[in-house]
Amino acid sequence: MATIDKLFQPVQDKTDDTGSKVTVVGVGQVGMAAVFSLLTQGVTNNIALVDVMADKLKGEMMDLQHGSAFMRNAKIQASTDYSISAGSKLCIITAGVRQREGESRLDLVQRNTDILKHIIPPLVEHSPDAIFVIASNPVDILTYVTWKISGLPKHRVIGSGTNLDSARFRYLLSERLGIAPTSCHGYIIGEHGDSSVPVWSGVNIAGVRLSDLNPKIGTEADTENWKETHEMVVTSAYEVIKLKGYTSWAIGLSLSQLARAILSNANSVHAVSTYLKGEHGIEDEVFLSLPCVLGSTGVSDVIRQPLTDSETQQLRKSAELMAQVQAGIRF
Ligand code: 6V0
Repeated sequence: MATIDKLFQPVQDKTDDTGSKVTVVGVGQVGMAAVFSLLTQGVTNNIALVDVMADKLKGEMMDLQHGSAFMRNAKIQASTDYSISAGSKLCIITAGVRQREGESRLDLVQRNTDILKHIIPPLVEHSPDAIFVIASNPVDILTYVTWKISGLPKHRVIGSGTNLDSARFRYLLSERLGIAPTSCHGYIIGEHGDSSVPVWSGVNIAGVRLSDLNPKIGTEADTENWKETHEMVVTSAYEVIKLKGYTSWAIGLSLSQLARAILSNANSVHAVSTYLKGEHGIEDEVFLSLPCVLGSTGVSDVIRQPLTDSETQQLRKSAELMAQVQAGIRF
């Protein structure tokens, strides 16, 4: 009798289902930072990795597997074949070509659309009930592209959007105010990136709105130059890319937070890219970020955030820009 048969008295077959399987497509800097956050923060212990680079994929899988005893006995699988993703609750897309130094996110659009055409259909086939979270840039447009290619209902296709921009904003506010980022409340909405919109009218500490203390906050007329805080949010990604070649940790943590909200059915509020036709007077089928309630079915509600006229105009301008770019995409 083999050792294994001497050790075990079989009762029934095991199942692989942990109820929280997450597939991450793209094992580059962003994908691996997301996976590491998901595993070490205990968001899931069941990960499937997919990429086109077989050696890199296997290397990343093995390296993580060697750490699995430190991570709730995590199960980590990887393959270039999408059947490995079967039964996922959540699919996170980080595959694609990244911005080069000085390149705008919108320049990336067609290159990454072509990549998504190969990725989305097999994912949907193997996990027809999954929620999709897109991080690849330009994220708002690629969320729209994913929605179009997948044929999924709009609430199940979510872009990581300005969850990261809002976190950068809260960090920079915290530095200026000398308090914790978690105690600085504020949202950046609209496009992830260059035309993002800081909602100064809602920025508050313990319910005290900074716009009540400084009615000109965030405007050109503000002598304290708070708008610089938002400008730093916009430029900081470019700065990190210039300094280290890519951004990874903050977007990885941002994706992990969104995954936790979805997998634990938290109904927590996050600025993510969602279908916005009809909101704030937007007439086009575009995906941009607004604060959304996230749970196990994806986006359940969009928060009706009161915006100033100028904030609404900026949001609509982003929407028009998105629609123009989308019109040029070849599917
Ligand atoms: P990377 O390190 O080059 O990794 C990309 C990975 O995608 C590589 O491992 C590729 O092999 C893989 N890949 C390429 N084509 C395919 C394909 N057809 N199928 C499967 N895998 C494929 O890039 P990095 O991880 O730095 O960035 C990934 C994407 O995230 C880029 O589009 C970035 O611009 C974007 N980011 C988005 C952020 C956000 O806030 N949404 C933040 C940072 C980066």
